[in-house]
Amino acid sequence: MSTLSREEIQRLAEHLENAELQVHDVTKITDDYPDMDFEDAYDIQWEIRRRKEARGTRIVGMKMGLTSWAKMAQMGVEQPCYGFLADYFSVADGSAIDTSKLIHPKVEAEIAFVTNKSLKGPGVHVADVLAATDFILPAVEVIDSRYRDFKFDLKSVVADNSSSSRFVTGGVSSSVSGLDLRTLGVVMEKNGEIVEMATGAAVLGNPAESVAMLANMLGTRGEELPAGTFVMTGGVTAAVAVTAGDQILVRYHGLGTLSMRFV
Ligand code: 0L1
Ligand code: MG
Repeated sequence: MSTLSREEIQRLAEHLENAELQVHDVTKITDDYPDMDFEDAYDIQWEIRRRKEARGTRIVGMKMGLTSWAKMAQMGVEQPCYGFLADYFSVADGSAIDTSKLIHPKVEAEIAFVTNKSLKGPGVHVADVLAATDFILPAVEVIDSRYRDFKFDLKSVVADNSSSSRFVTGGVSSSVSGLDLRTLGVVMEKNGEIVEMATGAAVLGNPAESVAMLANMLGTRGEELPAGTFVMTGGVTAAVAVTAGDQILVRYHGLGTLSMRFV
């Protein structure tokens, strides 16, 4: 049950989207709206999506966030969330990412899925996801919360499109058949030093569980994951802060590497 009026949803969506587009931080919106609920928060996120689509921006995928204990513990929240990916968030493997367009970026190593059948909750489970997976591939998300000093709560994060900002895909794509997603090892290096490592099981026990959870969360709004959707399943590790001059390289067991530099 939502608590905010249509006008408040529109005003908060404009406020948060302006922070993203004009590259400035804001205080968490629950300071001013302590009674807002998760339906309000997702209404704001969907209004930001509508604003972008009305300007001709294409939505090119979805992301799940806060799906690993490492991330939840790092940010002090205990529940995953989702967000959308806009066309201009996509950055080519090996490229330079301009930090002047970002507030305080952090990188997360993730496993991404591309579906070939639609998934609609409730009741979607891991086997449904595997049966609907065309291929998986390495991805790195660059998150950039619009909240000052990353001081937020989950409702504020959801309204802010779950901190979505940029993403890089590449490496080697693979069918899920014969692959143990739980033991898929990931090693992240920053400036040549290993800073994080984990396996796929860090994400809800199995990254396919994250896609199932997304389909089920979307189902509560009557939405589905259409066939052909690119889905990032959430960081397997805690997020690593980056600034201009940093280089990131992520190695995925059997799936190649991804790299980027920040300028
Ligand atoms: O991708 C994510 O894990 C979303 C994180 C949202 C909170 C944050 O900015 O760390
Ligand atoms: Mg992420």
